[in-house]
Amino acid sequence: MLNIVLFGPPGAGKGTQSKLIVEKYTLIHLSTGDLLRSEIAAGTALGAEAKLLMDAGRLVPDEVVVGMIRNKLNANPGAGGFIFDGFPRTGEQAASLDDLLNELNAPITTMISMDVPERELIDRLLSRGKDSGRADDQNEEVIKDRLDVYQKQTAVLKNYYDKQGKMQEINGLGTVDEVFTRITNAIEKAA
Ligand code: B4P
Repeated sequence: MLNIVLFGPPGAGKGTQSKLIVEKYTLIHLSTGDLLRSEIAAGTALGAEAKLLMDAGRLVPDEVVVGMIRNKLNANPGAGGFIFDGFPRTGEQAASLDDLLNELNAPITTMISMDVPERELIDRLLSRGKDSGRADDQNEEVIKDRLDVYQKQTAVLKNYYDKQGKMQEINGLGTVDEVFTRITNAIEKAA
């Protein structure tokens, strides 16, 4: 099984690259951001709680996102592998993911961390905000808060995967195709 964590700050290109990776390697794409936005669109209680946090640039509670991932793993027993996009984002989430995948005897193959300078991240998200209408991409202060949350709660996961010998860092600047080539090289090194 090929299990990839695609990692990086908001706006690094995780969602963009995940779409290309699932096509090439026939994986199942699990984006906690997309799953949460589906809950909001469906008008569920979970979605209503998540929207308040997401619009403010804060993280949704670990047990909520871990529960969503657990459901998706259980719903796809014959999968050839998964790409985890925007998950894990905290140490607790990373440990839970390892536990869930150990139960399936299918550990993480590699974690690919996309490195992009902060000004470029802000510009990309503001530009997406104009087209998509996503509330969390409209306001530079909220974007800066999300980047701050990433630095304080999420970036530490690079050490977590580095200690397991699974972390690979790539340059996330350049065209979508250039970045995709770097990612496929990293996947093939690890697979
Ligand atoms: P996400 O949906 O994960 O969104 P994101 O981090 O902003 O990045 P995304 O992956 O969508 O964007 P991409 O970089 O592809 O999270 C949203 C919120 O949900 C979080 O803030 C949090 O509140 C909540 N949440 C999600 N997961 C959670 C978890 N595990 N725990 C707790 N809370 C959670 O692309 C950005 C833009 O850059 C796009 O417009 C794209 O077109 C552009 N772009 C991509 N590649 C480019 C390139 N090479 N050059 C130029 N532009 C590029």
